[in-house]
Amino acid sequence: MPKRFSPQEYAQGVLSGNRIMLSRAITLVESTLPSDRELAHQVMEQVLPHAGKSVRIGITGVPGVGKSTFIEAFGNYLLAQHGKRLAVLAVDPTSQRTGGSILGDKTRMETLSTQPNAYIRPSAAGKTLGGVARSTRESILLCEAAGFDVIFVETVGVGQSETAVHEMVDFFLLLMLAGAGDELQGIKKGIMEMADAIAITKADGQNLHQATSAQAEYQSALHLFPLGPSGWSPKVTLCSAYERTGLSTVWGAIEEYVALTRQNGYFYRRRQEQNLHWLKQTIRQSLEEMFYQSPVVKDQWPALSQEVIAGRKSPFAAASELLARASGQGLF
Ligand SMILES: Nc1nc2c(ncn2[C@@H]2O[C@H](COP(=O)(O)OP(=O)(O)OP(=O)(O)O)[C@@H](O)[C@H]2O)c(=O)[nH]1
Ligand SMILES: [Mg+2]
Repeated sequence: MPKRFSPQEYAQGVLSGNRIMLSRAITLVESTLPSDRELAHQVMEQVLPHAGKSVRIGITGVPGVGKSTFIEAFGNYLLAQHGKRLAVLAVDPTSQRTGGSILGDKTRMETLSTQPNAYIRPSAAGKTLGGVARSTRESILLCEAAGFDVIFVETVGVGQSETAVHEMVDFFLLLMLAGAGDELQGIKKGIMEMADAIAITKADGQNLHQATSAQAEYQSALHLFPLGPSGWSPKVTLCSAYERTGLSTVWGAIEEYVALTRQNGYFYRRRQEQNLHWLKQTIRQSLEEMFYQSPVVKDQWPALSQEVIAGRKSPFAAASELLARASGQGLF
């Protein structure tokens, strides 16, 4: 087990911008050990007043769309042209299979990973989406407290991880390839609906023509969605990480979004709603864990679930029976 520090040591380390202490604090919030959770809560309590001052950007897209290459180019652009301090986090629950992670391939972020004003942290491995989402959300706050003012949260374009990331960022950027077909890209309508901007990647060389027509198509597709409560109409832009084009347009859209939503109050309202979401989400998860961990449920689950599977007992009756027994044991 890695060395543990006092809550003050973690908090002071993070607040002074010490990267090693930031990494240690993130390792701490990733831990599921009860004693670590308690320590993490104390650390979070101390850093929370210093968090929140960043723009949180979710970045998604199917494997191979060019996320890593884009983050490398866009990140370097933000450091060089806008003097930003950038943290890159990831939500990739699939990485538990390989033990790797989507940010594991630092080869595509070679120059960014050596920049003093950039901090890259791979997704926690070996955990459930719920676990990874919780620790990433806490990591965002830690990075903000450490002085990073732009936070990227990368995720892959499959499964539930998009929804989780959407609930922890201010702006959601969807990367898409021209001409790959929506099915091929695994992009569901729901994901397009979440996007505040779509950037069509690899708009260079022979792809450029196709990318330009895809831009028009996606823009008119997005117009079919009703305007959301943010008052923002999503933009579709072109970019090439190779040629470093379109990066200022993407940043321009993000700045415009932030200005609009700060002005109309949506920016803060959304963050408040997200806080409430994570509160409820955490309670739901904890209740479920407590339920399944309780001796009475562990004891009766095998037989009762078999009854339900075989159709001899209704799932609803079985659920209330088990809930009643568990609460009878003082679980709730
Ligand atoms: N032509 C062109 N190719 C690009 C561009 N950006 C990335 N690529 C290529 O596309 C391939 C995939 O890029 P990655 O950045 O690894 O894509 P990714 O979305 O991170 O992929 P996963 O990590 O597997 O999810 C690589 O071979 C890149 O060299 C670009 O701007 N133009
Ligand atoms: Mg990648």
